[in-house]
Amino acid sequence: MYPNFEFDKKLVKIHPSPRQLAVEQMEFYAFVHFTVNTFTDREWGEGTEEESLFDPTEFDADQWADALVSAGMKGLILTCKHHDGFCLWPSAMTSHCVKNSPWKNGNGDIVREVSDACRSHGLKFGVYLSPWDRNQPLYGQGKPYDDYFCAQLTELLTGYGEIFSVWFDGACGEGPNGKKQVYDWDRYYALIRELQPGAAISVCGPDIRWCGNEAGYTRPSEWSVLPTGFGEAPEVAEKSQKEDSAAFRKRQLSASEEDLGSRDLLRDATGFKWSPCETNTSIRPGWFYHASDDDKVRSVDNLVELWFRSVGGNSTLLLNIPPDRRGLFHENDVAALEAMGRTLRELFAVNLAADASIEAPDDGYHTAEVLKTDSYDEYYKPFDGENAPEIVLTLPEARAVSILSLKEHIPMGQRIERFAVDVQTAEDGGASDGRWKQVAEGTTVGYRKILRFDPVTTDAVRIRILDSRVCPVLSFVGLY
Ligand code: FUL
Repeated sequence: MYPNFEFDKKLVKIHPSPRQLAVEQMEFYAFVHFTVNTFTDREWGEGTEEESLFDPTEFDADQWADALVSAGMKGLILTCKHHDGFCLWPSAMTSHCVKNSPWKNGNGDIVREVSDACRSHGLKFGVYLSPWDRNQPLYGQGKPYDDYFCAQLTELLTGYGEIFSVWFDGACGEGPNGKKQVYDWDRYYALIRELQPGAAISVCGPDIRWCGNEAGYTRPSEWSVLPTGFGEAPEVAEKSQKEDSAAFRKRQLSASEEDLGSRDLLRDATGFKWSPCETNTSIRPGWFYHASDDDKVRSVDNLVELWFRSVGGNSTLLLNIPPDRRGLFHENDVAALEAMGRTLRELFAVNLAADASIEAPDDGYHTAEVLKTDSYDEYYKPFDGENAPEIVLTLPEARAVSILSLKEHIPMGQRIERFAVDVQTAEDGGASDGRWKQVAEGTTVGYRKILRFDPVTTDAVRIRILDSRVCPVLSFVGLY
C-alpha cells in the first residue's frame, strides 16, 4: 500500500449528514438583505429606526422568485431580522416589526409572502436571524435574551413551512463599552433540531462553513473534511477544540486560511468533521440596497466566473440580491441574473460524456459506466489502495470540448487530492494521432469540481487521478 494509506482510511470515513448533503446539492441560492436599512441607505442600522420607515411601495415576492429561478438558483435565505432588530414578520415578541409599519397598514408579513413565493416557484426557503440585536433591551442580559431569541426562532421555525437553512451571523459591532451577550448556542441548536430537523445550521453552526471572506474569493483546493470544532461559533469551537490534541490547538485556524484540510494539517488533529464551504457574497458592493450602487452590479461575466469558482470548486454559492425601496429587485440586477442563468444553461446543455464509452479499472462491482448518470444511487470505484487510476472516455466522433465537471461520491467521503485531464487531439480536424496532450489539472474535487480549458476538438479524453485518499469514488463525469 502507499505510505498514507492507514491515515487516509480514517479521513474517508467522514461524510456529509443528510441535511449537509441537501444543501450541497442545491449548489446556488440567494441571500436577500432587506430591512429599515433599505430606507436609511445604511449597512448596519442602529436599532433606533422608526418602524414607520419601512414602507416598500411595490413589494412583490414573486418578482424576486422569478429572477432567482431565471438565474438557476434553488433557494433563498431572507434576513428576517438584521442587527438593527427590526423584524420582517409580525413577531409577538416585539413591537419593533412590520406590524407597526405603514406597509399594508401593519397587516403585512414579508416572511409569509417570501416563503409562499419560494414554494410556488420550487425554491427552498431559509432564515437569517441576527443574534446581535441593537434594538432589544434584553440583549446583553444572558438568559432573558436567549429566551427572547428562542421565542423568535420558534415563530420562524413553526409558522412558515419547511426551512432548509438557519443562518447565524457572527458579527457584533458593540464597542469596548458595549453590551456583551453570551449566547446559549447549544440551546439554539437543540431547538432548531427539534423544530426543523432537516434544516442546516449555517456559519455560526455545525453544518455549513463560512468561506472566510465576503468578496467571493475561493480557494484553489477546497476540502470538506476539517479538524473537529473548526468553523463553528467561537464558544462552541473553543469547547470542542479543547478536546483536541495540543498540537492542533497551537494552530488556531481562521476561517480565511488557505489550507483547512490537507493531510499535513489534519495530521495534528485528533477528530475530523464534514464541513462544506459556502461562498457568500453580494451582487453589489453592499449587502443592502443603495441607489448609488445601481451601476455597480456585478457583470454577467463576473457572475459566471464566480459561479465556476464556487460551485465548480466544491463550495455552494450564496449570492445576495438586495431589494430596493419599492421592494423589488432592481432592473439591473434582474437582467444580470437572467443573463447569468442563460449563459450557464447554454454551456451545460449537452453532456458529451453521456454518449461516450468509458473505461477505467474497477473493483469488479462498481463500473465507470455509471459516471454518465448524475446520481448517488451508484458509483465508480477501483480496489482500495488503487489511488491513481485513469478514466478514459471515447466519444463516437470528434467534438469541441472545453469543460469537464467531476463529482465525487461524497457519501463515501472526499478523496481526490490531485488529477489531470488529457485529450487526443485531431490537428486540423483530421483523425487523432493517438498521443495524449494535457489540457488541464486540478487538486480537490469533492461535491463538484469544474475545470475549464481552451476549446479543443477531440474524440478521446483521459482523466488521470494522480493522488487520492484510499481510492477515488466518483459519481459523475460531465463533458461539455
Ligand atoms: C455580516 C453582517 O454584518 C452583514 O451586514 C451581512 O449580513 C453579512 C452577510 O454578514 O457579518
